[in-house]
Amino acid sequence: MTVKVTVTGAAGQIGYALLFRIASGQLLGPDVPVRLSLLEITPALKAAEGTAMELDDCAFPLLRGVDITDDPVKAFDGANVALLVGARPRTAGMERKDLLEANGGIFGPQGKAINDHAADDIRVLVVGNPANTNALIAKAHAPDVPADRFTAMTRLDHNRAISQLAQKLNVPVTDIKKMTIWGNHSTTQYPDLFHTEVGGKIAAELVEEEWLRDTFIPTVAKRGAAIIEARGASSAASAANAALNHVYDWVNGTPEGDWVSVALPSDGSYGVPEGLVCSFPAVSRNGRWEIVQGLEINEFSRERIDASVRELIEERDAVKALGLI
Ligand code: NAX
Repeated sequence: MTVKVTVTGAAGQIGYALLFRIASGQLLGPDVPVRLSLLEITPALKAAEGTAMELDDCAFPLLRGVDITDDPVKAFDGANVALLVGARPRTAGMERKDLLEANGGIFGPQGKAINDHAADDIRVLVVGNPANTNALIAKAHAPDVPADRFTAMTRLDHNRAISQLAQKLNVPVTDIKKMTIWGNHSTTQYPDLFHTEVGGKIAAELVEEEWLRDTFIPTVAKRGAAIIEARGASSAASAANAALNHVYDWVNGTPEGDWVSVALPSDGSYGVPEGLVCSFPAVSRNGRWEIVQGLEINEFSRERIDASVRELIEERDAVKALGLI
């Protein structure tokens, strides 16, 4: 069966890094045909058409067609996977309230269109920032879709954390298991090494506390800004790669003996208020994310998880006050 994948912000830089890899089979697997639905704002439709021409020119064996529209209802009609990448970026002089309001105007209607028109098995990944709260807004407008189908992306942070640790310990990334990013996809996120395993040993015991606290955590949390500084543009190929990893694992399952980081609506686990879209360690079983239970949280971790959760609560309260959820 052909899977319909809707990508918003398809003419943007993440879109350009993402679409060709989806069409080549890296989102769902090498045997799954896909139909792409590209949603853009009207002024960017022409650029999206250009990308669609290039997709045609690849003659991807799995690609069953590309549709382009500026109408969310058409874009999400029958969608099985929705990658919500397009968002309103913060521009100079913009207050947080304006930013949340502008994104509410995007993610509210998209959530409703998903609710009313997407396929029953719809899975949503929000990439556009502020990703956790945009996912919360979309979910609030889709009461008929199970809440756990709405996720936000912290997989890029997860991959960054694995890579930083692998370089520090001079081991291949494949030696590192059970990395966790907790909280918000923002600089308050907490990459946790107290459960991460490196060749069966706990990572936090293999590095100096000072490095963990003063180098590792800030490097991971501020990596997005470092990329902008170096490249003159925000992370695009690595963000697209993380989105592929997230959906692939969601659909196909996470490997035994490992987990990944996923922002999903809290069920109250680890004291995170129910409903907040928060990053947790998670495994995918039978096509559903399950939060890893029973991890012991030490005082160092608790403080940092709580700080990030407080920021999520503030964002939730702000969008509530604006009537966006
Ligand atoms: P671009 O500005 O290159 O592209 C965004 C695209 O979205 C534009 O083509 C724009 O026309 C489109 N768009 C805007 N409003 C839309 C709407 N209502 N419907 C459909 N399309 C719409 O940004 P890009 O670099 O691709 O980044 C996209 C988003 O990802 C940003 O919000 C960015 O902050 C976020 N990121 C999230 C990351 C994460 O880990 N969660 C990491 C990378 C990235 O920073």
